[in-house]
Amino acid sequence: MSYIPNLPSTAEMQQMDAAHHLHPFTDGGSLKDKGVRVMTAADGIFVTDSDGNRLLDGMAGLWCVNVGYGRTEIAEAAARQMMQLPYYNTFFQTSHPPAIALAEKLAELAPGTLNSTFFTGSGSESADTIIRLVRHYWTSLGKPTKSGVISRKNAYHGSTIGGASLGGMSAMHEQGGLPIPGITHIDQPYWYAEGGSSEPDRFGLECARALEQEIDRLGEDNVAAFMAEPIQGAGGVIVPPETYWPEIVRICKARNILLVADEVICGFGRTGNWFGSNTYGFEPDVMSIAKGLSSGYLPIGGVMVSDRVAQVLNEKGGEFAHGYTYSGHPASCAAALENLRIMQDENIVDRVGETTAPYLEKHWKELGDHPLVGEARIMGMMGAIEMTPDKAKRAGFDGHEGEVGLICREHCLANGIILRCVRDCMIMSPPLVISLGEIDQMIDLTRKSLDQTLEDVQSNGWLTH
Ligand code: PXG
Repeated sequence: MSYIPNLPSTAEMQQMDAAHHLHPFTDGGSLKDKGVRVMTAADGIFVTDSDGNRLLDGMAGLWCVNVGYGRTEIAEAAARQMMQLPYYNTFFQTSHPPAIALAEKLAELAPGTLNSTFFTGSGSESADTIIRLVRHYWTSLGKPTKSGVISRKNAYHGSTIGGASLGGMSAMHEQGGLPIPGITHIDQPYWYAEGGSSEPDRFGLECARALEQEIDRLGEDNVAAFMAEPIQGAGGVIVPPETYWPEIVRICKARNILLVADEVICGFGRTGNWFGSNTYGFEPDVMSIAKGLSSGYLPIGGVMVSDRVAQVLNEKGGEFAHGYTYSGHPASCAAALENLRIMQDENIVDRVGETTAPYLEKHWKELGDHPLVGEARIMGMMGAIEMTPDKAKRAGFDGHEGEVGLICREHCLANGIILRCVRDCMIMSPPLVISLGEIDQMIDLTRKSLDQTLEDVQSNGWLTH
């Protein structure tokens, strides 16, 4: 069913799109040749395109539609708010009921003493806010030199200049002379690709200790914060070894730098707990949120801070000269509140942690036995499959890096499932409401796509044995 009256044909829409629409993270030239896939409707964990294909959305949109599609309660909550008060700002000593209620709800849900939220419109805006906020924090404490932010290679924190600088994506840095000064990157805890013959736990410790070395290199008095995703998402669902986070937490405390968790993907149930930091048992000083906060129904993000940070900002910081027109947008806050009500009333996070994630984990890990798969890793409802021509060596497809991922992604789409590829790694992050039967379906479609990819890889002669 289409909600758009007199919908043009797919070919017409593709033509219009190619003529006038510049897309994010897309090679415009090749897209013009191929034509976009036009999504027109969605329900539960399925999306429908303009040709009537129904696809299992193994990516929850872009890691965000946690409660699934078609939740009319969220649409109604936003509509009610738009009729009551469609817009007002939260600057200059004003506020409104949805922003007040959402800030309070977030304080209830977030770990430890993270009780205060600065609202933004997206994860990228949150990243920019964090750079300014942590610097403002240390300046307020009389330590203006503590301004450096340490992040990680292959991290993703957004596409604004601040977000892309904090992120560690070299392809993004190459476009436009990033990162901006004051941001440096340490190695990521990516055991599969970079751990060599080291045991995962040892490798995890080594990666964490790179933070200590970087603090020493820069000088503790010049470092404001370390920022990281509990599990890297866009980088390829990189689940760190168990030893990693405890050591990071120890170093941040010992060296007096703020620990910033980017929970844009990991937050709101993705890892089987409300936040990724709950899963790894630590309390960040600052936390970035977006995506699952509203399940993507309307744009909204935020930066949450601990009581210690809030107290400094409130009592010593004076005016924080920072804010967005849409900080705490009323309709977005109303949608987020309704989304969180659904998650709580329907025990979605508990169900993920206790039932669906363990079930998915068991079957996802079984894909590790597939001849094309070097590792099938998963935490909660996010996972990755590394494809390799040589399991024992965890080798790459020499000379064809990234091609196998694209082949597999196309097979997935043809089979009716959306998975993303990062290099030659397939990644998934389905809506948290996925049922056990739908998990079976997802695993079957993934296995079938891997079989077909293996056939292609074999006929191309890309296997090393
Ligand atoms: N932090 C993290 C951890 C993210 O995953 C952002 C910040 C930025 O959020 P906004 O709302 O500004 O997009 C993200 C976004 C991908 C992909 O290819 C992932 C994201 C965005 C676009 C593509 O997996 N994550």
